[in-house]
Amino acid sequence: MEPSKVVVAVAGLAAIVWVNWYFFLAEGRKAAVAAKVGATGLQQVVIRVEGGYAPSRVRLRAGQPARLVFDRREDSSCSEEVVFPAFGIRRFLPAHQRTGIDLPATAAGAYEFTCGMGMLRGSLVVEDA
Ligand SMILES: [Cu+2]
Repeated sequence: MEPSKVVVAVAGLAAIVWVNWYFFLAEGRKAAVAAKVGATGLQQVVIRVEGGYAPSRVRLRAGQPARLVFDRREDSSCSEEVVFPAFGIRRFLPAHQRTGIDLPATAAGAYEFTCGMGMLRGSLVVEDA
């Protein structure tokens, strides 16, 4: 292999390791943010989309429907879709807009959501009240 290709391969590998390390560590450090329950009983939380999801961990109550409002502050193609595999939901998030996604009442457990490519990650921590 040419030296320049070795440099590219090593740099690529280092980048992959760093990205994984960063996301695992960041995920563990962030406490889950609880959704606010409105007068209608609907639990709602606003998630900022800008290079990631903030908060990336959202706490919901089991057995109650929820609305997640994605506030997308960028036009990076990475974040233009959000996917909830467990709910069979894949939605387009227009840039610089808020998009509400309604989730059905669900059982306690952890549910992941990601961007369309699976690069940006967040999780729902659903707990019994
Ligand atoms: Cu992406």
